[in-house]
Amino acid sequence: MNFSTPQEDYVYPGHQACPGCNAALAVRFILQVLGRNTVAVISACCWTNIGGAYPNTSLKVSSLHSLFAASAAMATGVRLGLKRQGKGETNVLVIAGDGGTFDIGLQSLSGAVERNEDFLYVCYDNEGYMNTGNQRSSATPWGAATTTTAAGNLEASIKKNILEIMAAHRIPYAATACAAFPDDLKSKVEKASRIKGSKFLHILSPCPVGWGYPTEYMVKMGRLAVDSKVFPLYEVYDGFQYNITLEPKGNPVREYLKLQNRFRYLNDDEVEWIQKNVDKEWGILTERAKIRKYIKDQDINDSVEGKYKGI
Ligand SMILES: Cc1ncc(C[n+]2csc(CCOP(=O)(O)OP(=O)(O)O)c2C)c(N)n1
Ligand code: SF4
Repeated sequence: MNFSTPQEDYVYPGHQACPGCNAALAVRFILQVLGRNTVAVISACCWTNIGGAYPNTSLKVSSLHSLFAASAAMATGVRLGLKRQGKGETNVLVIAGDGGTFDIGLQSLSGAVERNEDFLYVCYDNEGYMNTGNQRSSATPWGAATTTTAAGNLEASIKKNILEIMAAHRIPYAATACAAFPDDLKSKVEKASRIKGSKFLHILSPCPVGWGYPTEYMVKMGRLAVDSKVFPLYEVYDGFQYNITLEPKGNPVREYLKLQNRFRYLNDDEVEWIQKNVDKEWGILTERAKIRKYIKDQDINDSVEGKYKGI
């Protein structure tokens, strides 16, 4: 992929993220694309600390801190306020963790995207409630030890598929991304910025603190997640047109798991079970990606007139 954006940063250095934080890097890349004309609504999460409060904020764009459950509702209000002021071109960006998205913010998010509110909702997913000490969320993968799922005391639940939930709302654009693949991430933000209505980005954000790996593996961890098919990179238009944006190398899942302390106690059978699940999910995704061809062949085009600004 050949993609370049202006390199101006809208996140000041010296912010309060831990060293090696992928969530900090992801938002930095996103704002490089969106630019200064952006209002960020920040859910209670690690980014509350990273962004900080005025006058010590690390952000060069306007920002509001939101209640845990209310980010999408607040973004709706911000969009309406901007419209009233004739500032329709300003980007409205939500920054929220997986706890604030998959769990406690889900109802306001569902309501807002069902109304097709015009904002970009970014969920940076570090697979736990990290800001409050690494408790399990519904984004935590099966087998991961957290402070509420001790090693050897596994919960039966598998990770909630938030992208499928968003796609089921038939929103114009939903995609996965990871800061370890900056061009892919930036091109998706750029696409989203040209689409009117609700856009959702699910960004895997490996966290050295909660996952237990050395900070120098920051990028490697994201690359392994994608290349082992644990976290495929793809996009979904209108809820059903799937497009895989990067072909994974197909590394064994074991390579990804073994670098993380949270999976240290898994036995061979459990690792094999995770591998089978990853293969199954990948198979389902690749089948879904074929629907695009079906839609083209059947000449089905149900895009709502005026929904897009220009793709
Ligand atoms: C209603 C409510 N419950 C609990 C909290 C405490 N709290 C603040 S941040 C946070 C964790 C957020 O987790 P997540 O959304 O995954 O973001 P992360 O911290 O991982 O970046 C919690 C539980 C809160 N602010 N409001
Ligand atoms: S706890 Fe994890 S997600 Fe939170 S700031 Fe530190 S590295 Fe980033």
